[in-house]
Amino acid sequence: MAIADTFPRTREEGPVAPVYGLKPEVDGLAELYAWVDEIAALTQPERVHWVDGSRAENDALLREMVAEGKLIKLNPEWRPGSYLARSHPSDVARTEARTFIASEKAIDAGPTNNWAEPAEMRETLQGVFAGSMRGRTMYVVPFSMGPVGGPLSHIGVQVTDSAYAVASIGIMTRVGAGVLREIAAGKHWVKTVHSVGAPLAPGEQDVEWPCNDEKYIVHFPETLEVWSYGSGYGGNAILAKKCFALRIASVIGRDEGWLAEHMLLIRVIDPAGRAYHVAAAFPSACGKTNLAMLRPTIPGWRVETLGDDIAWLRPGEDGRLWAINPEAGFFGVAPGTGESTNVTAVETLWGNTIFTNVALRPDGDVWWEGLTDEPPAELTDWEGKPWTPASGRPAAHPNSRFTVSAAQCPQIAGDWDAPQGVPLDVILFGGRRATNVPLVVEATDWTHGVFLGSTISSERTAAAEGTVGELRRDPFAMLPFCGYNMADYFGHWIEVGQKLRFDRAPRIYQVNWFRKGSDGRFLWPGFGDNARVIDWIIRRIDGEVPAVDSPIGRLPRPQDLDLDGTDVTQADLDELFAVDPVSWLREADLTEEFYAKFDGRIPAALQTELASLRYRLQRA
Ligand code: GTP
Ligand code: SPV
Ligand code: MN
Repeated sequence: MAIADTFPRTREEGPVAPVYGLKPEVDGLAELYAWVDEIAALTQPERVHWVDGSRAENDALLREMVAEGKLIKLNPEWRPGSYLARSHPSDVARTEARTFIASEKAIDAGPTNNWAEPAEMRETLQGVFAGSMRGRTMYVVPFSMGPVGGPLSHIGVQVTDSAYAVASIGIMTRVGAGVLREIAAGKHWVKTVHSVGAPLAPGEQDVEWPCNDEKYIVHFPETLEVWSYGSGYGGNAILAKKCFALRIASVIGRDEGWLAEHMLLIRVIDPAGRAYHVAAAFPSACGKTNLAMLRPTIPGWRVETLGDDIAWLRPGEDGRLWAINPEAGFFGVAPGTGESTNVTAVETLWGNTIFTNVALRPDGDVWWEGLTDEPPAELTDWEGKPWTPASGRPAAHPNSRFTVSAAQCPQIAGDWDAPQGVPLDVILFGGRRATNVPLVVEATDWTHGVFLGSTISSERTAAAEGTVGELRRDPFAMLPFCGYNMADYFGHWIEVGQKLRFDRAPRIYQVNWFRKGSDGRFLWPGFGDNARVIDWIIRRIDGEVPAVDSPIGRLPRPQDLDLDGTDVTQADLDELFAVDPVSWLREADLTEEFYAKFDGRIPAALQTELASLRYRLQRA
């Protein structure tokens, strides 16, 4: 582990003594104190700990969790400052069926969300949260999404009875006194409440991963609140992430004229040193983290990472669309992350990382499928059971994850946390499609781009409960994350486009790294070679190459895609770009069916796009 050795180690282990942060003495926090008292009265924790975000506090929390058997400290020789958490086998991913939008009117949640009547839901929540923190510590975590005080940033407070969630939020967001000063100064803050739903009776022994079979992930868009009960995992527990930075922020963005998106954010630098900013929306476990950490295989190109999961986009006074990554860390999929696919991620994970549901090596390091080509001879799997390559089951859970600070990424942009963000040149929409969708398609204009975004479908992955591989509509990769009616969301995208200068708006493309040949193999090498697609896109936006019109959008001329050094054959290329009018007409029928769910609320401009698509396909 040469990389680890070049970085300072964490502090030596100290004694295990719980620390309880003091209630901060800042004027102007009366509303926060009152809210914390109210939640404490409801959930009845044994103690309240005000989290200050300090290193000492974090070290103490981690030591406590190790002492309680909730984290396994990894061997510092290999993985300094790093830990393994193993969740309950029933709590391994986001639970979309238990995720609710409790807007006053059902129509404001729309047909793609589970709606709950707010008063009724509040009553239900009062019931399940009553006494839910008994015997536990309630942590109060003030956090900022985006740099503290930044013009595009928003703040919130999470109360939680999960120390694992506190440690994760400490990596994923900016936590600390600066946020309290903003609250005290009167900045609006979002209230988020989290309980694993596992109160402890006096003297009762705690379990490794407390959670509850009954789960509620509830959003109140009118009052900008989140209540999450029963799960300790990922987006269900780190409420700043999907609950706040996407579902609640999408509502704030609708009202304020900006967009909260499930997008990675990168800066691509061409051989001449010109920089371009690219944001890309792909559904969960469809390649955002990998593209965010791209190492181009074409000489002279470089990529700097700005964000890997969420971007907030706001039209600037200059007519461009400006983007920030509101997060401060990566909560990335472990399986498939290896030296041959994403060496940047592997290097990022040298230490100071919390791993969840990966396998443990006998030497105290971690392993997951795809980290190395050869699996170790023996492991302890994610459920704590002995494992060998002959076991016939994955050693790491397919949705096992790493939580690590963005600053540790070796190719992070120097200005990744610049408060004003970066101006976007390109937006990509993509999904996991074995058939039909070409490697890359260019939208003819903004509205056509919005149409492409609205029609994205993708094969389901392990990132959420459901049947893996099943094709589903996932417009803008936001299906599980849009806090309001998606038809209105499409309309909002069109409106935001109208605020941009037409020659300065980002150009929109659809991509698909996952098309398969008739033999079932991926036709495109993916990963570092995805830079070849971006290279073409950039030459397009600079007006250097013409494109070929097709019924579904513009395609590259075969000679314009730089394939030097790949083993992509002409036959593969033909298959990668094949547009079959018959199956595309079927896609159009499915789009019509999908749009019909919205009872006439889909913007007319998108219905027009669908009609013209059919017109072009029928004549192809
Ligand atoms: P979330 O964190 O759930 O939002 O996922 P994500 O969109 O960041 O996906 P991620 O980059 O973690 O990739 C998920 C899986 O897709 C991993 O197993 C990757 O190895 C695989 N993957 C990513 N990029 C490519 C690619 O270009 N080609 C192929 N074939 N697989 C890819
Ligand atoms: C996703 O599912 O898109 C994730 C993981 O990024 S979680 O934070 O759990 O939603
Ligand atoms: Mn995601």
